[in-house]
Amino acid sequence: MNETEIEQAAELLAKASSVCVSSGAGMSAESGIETFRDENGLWSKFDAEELATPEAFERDPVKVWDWYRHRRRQLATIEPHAGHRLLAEWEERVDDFVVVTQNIDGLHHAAGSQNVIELHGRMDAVRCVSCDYQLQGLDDLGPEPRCPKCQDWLRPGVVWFREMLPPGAIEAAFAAAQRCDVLLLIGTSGVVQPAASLAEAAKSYGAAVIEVNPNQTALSSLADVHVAAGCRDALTALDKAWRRVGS
Ligand code: BV8
Ligand code: ZN
Repeated sequence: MNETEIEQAAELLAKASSVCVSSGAGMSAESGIETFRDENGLWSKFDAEELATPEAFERDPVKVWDWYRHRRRQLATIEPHAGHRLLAEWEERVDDFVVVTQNIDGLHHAAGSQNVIELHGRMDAVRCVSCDYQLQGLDDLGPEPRCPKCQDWLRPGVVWFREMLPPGAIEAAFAAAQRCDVLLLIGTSGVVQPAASLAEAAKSYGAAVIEVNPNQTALSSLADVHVAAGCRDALTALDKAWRRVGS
């Protein structure tokens, strides 16, 4: 990890009174959840179009539920890591600190973050396709989860491709991106829209963009500082440098 980048990023954070974090699957990778587009990622074993779409669920709900049951079981065994916990701490250090996440694992909340905007829903949420029945939790609902109120199918409370995001979520996310002094991109390949447009929006409103990612991404050209490292090490180093700069 390059000390200069860490120092530059810490200087930007120390001066900021408003920070917007945009996190993706790379943030959860170090808690043991596979990413989507890395070589051993989730999509490499499954085709997104095949499983994370309303059409796939319509066509073969049992197959889609098999995939989510596997991921929900995994979710029941993992914890937030030091990087998640630092983001929760930083909420106290900056007047206006918001985490916008594409992740559906709830790890930011579990680490103590309060201001979290979950763009793609939550995997531990389940709802009926027909009525208002909802269920929270990671119990194994079996191969064909049915609504106890109306017997129709239950589905994961996540946003599939070509589905609208939760009402108000993307507006709140763009508002945070447009008012922030620093946009901190962590572990996202910048492929999925509309989340991927947050960095551009922040930049166009004058924010500095810091990217934390071991690899280059579709958003790297927007980054003022690129910390080429895993998020846990990068955020830990950033926290130390920020305390030094800020003291
Ligand atoms: C929408 C929930 C309006 C499900 C997910 C053509 C036709 C129709 C639509 C579109 C189209 N073209 C574009 C679209 C829009 C579409 C889209 O973006 N498609 C993409 C594929 C091009 N978006 C949508 O459909 C969205 N809805 O636009 O509604 C609409 C309505 C009707 C018609 C049109 C539009 C809904 C998108 C939500 C999809 N749901 N997840 C589930 O997960 O089961 S997306 C899924 O991808 C996850 O949420 C994931 O978070 C997300 C994005 O991926 P990343 O988080 O970036 O993860 P990735 O693996 O890609 O990258 C990981 C990164 O981490 C890498 O860069 C890696 O280097 C880095 N990394 C690895 N290790 C570490 C690390 N970084 C730091 N530390 C480490 N240790
Ligand atoms: Zn129902």
